[in-house]
Amino acid sequence: MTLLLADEVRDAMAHGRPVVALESTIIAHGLPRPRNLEVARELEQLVRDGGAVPATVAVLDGRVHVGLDEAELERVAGDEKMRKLGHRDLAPAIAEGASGATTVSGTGFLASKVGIRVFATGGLGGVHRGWTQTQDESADLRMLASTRITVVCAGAKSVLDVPATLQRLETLGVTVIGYGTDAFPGFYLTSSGEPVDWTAHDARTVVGAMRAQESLGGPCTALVVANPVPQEQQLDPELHDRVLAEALAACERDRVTGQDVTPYLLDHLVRHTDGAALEANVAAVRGNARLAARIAAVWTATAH
Ligand code: PSU
Ligand code: MN
Repeated sequence: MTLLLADEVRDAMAHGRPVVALESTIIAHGLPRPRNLEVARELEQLVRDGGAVPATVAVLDGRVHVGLDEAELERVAGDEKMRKLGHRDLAPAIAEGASGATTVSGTGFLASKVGIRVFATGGLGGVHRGWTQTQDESADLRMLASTRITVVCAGAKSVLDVPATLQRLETLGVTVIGYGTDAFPGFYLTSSGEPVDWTAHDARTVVGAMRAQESLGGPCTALVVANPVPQEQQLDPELHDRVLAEALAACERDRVTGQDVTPYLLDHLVRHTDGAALEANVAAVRGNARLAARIAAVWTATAH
């Protein structure tokens, strides 16, 4: 297997400087072209502005990349044939020389493998509505249950069954901390209406929990930092609920299953809200990239 660590990322890691992993599925399958490339670049810049080195993860021609150059980022954003790679897809993709964007499960696994401790995304995958019939539960949850990484996200995607997702996170032993909130964020919405048990008000407290996880030992579980989209930038909740109901119905009608469900629902929301869902999604990821950089900076500054 070829694992290509970008020079800049390797350098930062070697010198104990902050690094933030970014996923690529949100770029290739979660946001419409050509805006997706703009957002990919912007997220990397936000991480840099926060004093950390961005490491966007993807698989290109069967080679694992941790940290992409401009041409590689353009390829991930522009190539319509990019596959969607969860953790379980990495092995066949490598074997076949395939190219694909990595999901939270694929990215978290690879980032942690090279020693990156902080990862920013939009919304986590989780338990889908109708899960009692479909058994559709994102592989993101399994990665979170078995990887020592801190994932900064705006909660779980609101297209999911959020209470069931929170319940699974509890069962799997994944620590969830609300950032400046005692409500679990609702991805496009500031709040999902569900409570969280723990709240942190600064990056230092988050890093304190990361250090405590390390000293406690035990199963390698993740730390989810649930960072809400600011209220002024959230999607109008009424519009959200209405369009989401249509999206779920359309998904069932079109018999969309497996990997295609999440991109289908996100795309439906963007197209039927006049782009307002896109703006809320981008606002959420921006905030997560900024916060992840702060956490990574405190993490390295307090290492000894
Ligand atoms: N966050 C976003 N947009 C996305 C995703 C997250 O703002 O598109 C992606 C992540 O890569 C996540 C995936 O891992 O959606 C979940 O897909 P699934 O439900 O098929 O596991
Ligand atoms: Mn799924």
